[in-house]
Amino acid sequence: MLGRDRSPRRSPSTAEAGRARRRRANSNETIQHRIQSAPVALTIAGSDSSAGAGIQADLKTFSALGVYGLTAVTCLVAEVPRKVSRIEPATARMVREQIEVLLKNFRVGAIKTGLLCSAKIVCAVAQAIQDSERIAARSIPFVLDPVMIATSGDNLLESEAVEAYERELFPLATLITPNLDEAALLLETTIANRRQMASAAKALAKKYHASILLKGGHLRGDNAIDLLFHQGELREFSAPFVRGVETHGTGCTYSAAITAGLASGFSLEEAIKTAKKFVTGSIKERFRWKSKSRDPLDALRHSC
Ligand code: PXL
Repeated sequence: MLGRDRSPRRSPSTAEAGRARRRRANSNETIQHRIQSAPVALTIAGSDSSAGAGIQADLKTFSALGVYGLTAVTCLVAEVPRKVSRIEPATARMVREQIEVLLKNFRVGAIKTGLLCSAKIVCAVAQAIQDSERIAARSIPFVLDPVMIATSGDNLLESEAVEAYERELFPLATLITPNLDEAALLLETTIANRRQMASAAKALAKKYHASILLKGGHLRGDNAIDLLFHQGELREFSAPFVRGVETHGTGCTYSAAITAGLASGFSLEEAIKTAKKFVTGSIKERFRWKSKSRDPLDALRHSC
């Protein structure tokens, strides 16, 4: 038979017990504070079935950076990293309704847009963002990622939507984050080096009255260099270029990380600096699945 342990228990001193109680109360308070003050960000974007880009990438990024993510889905994309198979838009009405109910019920700290798919959806989002100031009674930082073409080269946006973007949505943005192809399309020019990047960033800022983060990743030097033109000044953000990784979803991840930073109260520059580190880490630490029938399949690891 197992005897009961009758060895005398040491009872903690009153002072020790008091300290333990205070520690418990403090940690409860910390948890309560964290629960009640968690920053909230909203992504308005498309669903990528392979989950490397779109709202899936945005949500993973928000979570990794300690931000609660909300979503308004604009379209469904059936795809894998190198191939878009089919795109179906949501109705403009449904997109607007998702945004409105969220803004009425959550304290949204920052908003980002990704793939908006059609001119009608671009206009509906512009209307909802304009209304957001009235609903929230404050202006909410808005990061606009002008998603037009997938890394695979597939077209993701109706051609009439570009005009709607320029007319309705760009003027509302705090920050626009084009890559070189998107910037070249918007300016009807070519951008092949750093000097041309600098003049393109300035030209876009002047044209759309917004801060511009022009992403130079596609230039393929030793470093991936991005240029921010903000409040009349040019600033460079650079990280070593990570070679040999399929980068599907990098743009979404980068703009989502910037949005998370803004929702957390960072300045624009701090948010970009942190986001650049996050996206570089996500590429470096990528998942990779080997395949007999095709090249390996990569996906960013949104948890660095
Ligand atoms: O990476 C651009 C992008 C953005 N959003 C969605 C996508 C893609 C690329 O395929 O599917 C939903």
